[in-house]
Amino acid sequence: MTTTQESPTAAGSGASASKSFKATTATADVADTPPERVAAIVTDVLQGVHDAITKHDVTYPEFQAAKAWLMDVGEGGEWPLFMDVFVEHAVEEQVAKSQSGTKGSILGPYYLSDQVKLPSTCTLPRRDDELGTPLVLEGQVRDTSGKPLGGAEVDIWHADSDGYYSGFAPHVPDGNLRGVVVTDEEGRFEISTIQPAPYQIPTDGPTGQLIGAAGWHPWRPAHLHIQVRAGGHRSVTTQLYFAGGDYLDSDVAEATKPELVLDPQDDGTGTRRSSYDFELEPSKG
Ligand code: MBD
Ligand code: FE
Repeated sequence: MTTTQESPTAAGSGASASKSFKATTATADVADTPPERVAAIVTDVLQGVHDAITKHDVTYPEFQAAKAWLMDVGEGGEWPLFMDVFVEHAVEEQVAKSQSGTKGSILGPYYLSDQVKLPSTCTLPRRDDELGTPLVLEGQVRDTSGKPLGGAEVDIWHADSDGYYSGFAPHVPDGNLRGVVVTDEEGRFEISTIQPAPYQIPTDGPTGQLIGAAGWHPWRPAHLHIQVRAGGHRSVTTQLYFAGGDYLDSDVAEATKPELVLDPQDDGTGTRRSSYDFELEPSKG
């Protein structure tokens, strides 16, 4: 054995996700929720917990096991993972009710800001020996009236062909398969990368333990994360999936939408190509 690579652990990716969340999100300042609203929301959340206890005749050992598990989630840094897998989709769906243009989806725990800026036709940073079927995503960014948005940013990040994200798995170099692609004057982009694998929630951490204990499966379908930004427009955070891929109809994070499924075709050289256009609505105010 000559390998010196550290293997990815749930605790490692949990620590990275917690650190990145705290570094980029000033939660208390942003929410600014008045006391009556805090009380109303928290009362209903707790009522839901109390109702489940009554309905299922929950025992003391089960209550104490839940407490121990909650402590493990915190100690393992898995709150970002747990919240984004099991809760974020409901928030996203609620927000989407007032958003037109391209359908959104959840951000997830593995976004990193300030990645390398790339020209409209580009290849995402990758290892010399990066595995995976070549994939090209091309398209155009427009506003909701059809006007092309030149200079828009298509911020893209995705897992490798083993399902690991750079920044959250020690054997993947920083910045791998991440980039901020700037559209040309016609709003167009053409991004070369590789086909990501489905993502498995780490089975060696508390979130995976819960999933196992419930008899669920720990998989998300293969996906590209994309956030599109343009001055004067409401940003879209979304994900693109692949027709025929595993877990498309049983995403553990419930974040798929039919409008977000690509059907890439082999161009005859072994590269799979797909087209997707993004539409941003003007920002209010
Ligand atoms: C992911 O890759 C992801 O996109 C989400 C939403 C949750 C966990 C892992
Ligand atoms: Fe993801």
